[in-house]
Amino acid sequence: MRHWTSVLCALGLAAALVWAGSTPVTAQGAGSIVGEVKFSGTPPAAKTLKVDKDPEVCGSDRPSEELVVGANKGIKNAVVSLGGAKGPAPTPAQKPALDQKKCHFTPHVLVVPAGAEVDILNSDGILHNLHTFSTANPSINKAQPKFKKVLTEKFDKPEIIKVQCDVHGWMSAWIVVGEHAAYSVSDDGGAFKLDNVPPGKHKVEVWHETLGKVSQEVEVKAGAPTKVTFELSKK
Ligand SMILES: [Cu+2]
Repeated sequence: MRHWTSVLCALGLAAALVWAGSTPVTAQGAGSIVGEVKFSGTPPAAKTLKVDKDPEVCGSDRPSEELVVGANKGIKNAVVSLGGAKGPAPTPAQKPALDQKKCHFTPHVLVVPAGAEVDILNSDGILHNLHTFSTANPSINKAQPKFKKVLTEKFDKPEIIKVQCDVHGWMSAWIVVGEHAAYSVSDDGGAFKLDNVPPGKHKVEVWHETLGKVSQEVEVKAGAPTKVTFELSKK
């Protein structure tokens, strides 16, 4: 329970950053963790998703996002989180949204705080279907007709949930329901940043949808960024 108040306080600030995307504010004495998630070895060629329905809206075949590796072997869409961080995750200033555009979920990986509302948008004007595969939260299997522009859902329990559309078999995404605020999703180059991390030792965890999980202990110094690289490979 050491420095628990300051831990919570710092996490609260990090939360404001992550969820609201507000101007960075550095908590007194807090550090940060910056780094990259990289593919170890030779990355496989990207799979192609067959688009075989509603071509006038959905377009043509496209690369799968289940494993996106950049030129420097950076892995996109890995979820980096601070193990042991505690919530509750704050209510986001802006409601998280998962859009369906050209029969494609955007973003591919969405982190939302437990208990917050999430808008599932249908920008396409055709029938989609929201199908979630969860265990801690109730599963959802709902048609989203063309006139239903928004479905609002809530996920109360922390969990990593696969999302599909049963109308368009190639459409998939992930909703990561976070129990606290300290999450970062890696960008196109595999880079991530966790802000306002209390000084001390932390277990930093990485999850990727096809490569699984890795973790590393990281010692964070007050007022400074700590660099760390994670490597993931095919099992
Ligand atoms: Cu669909």
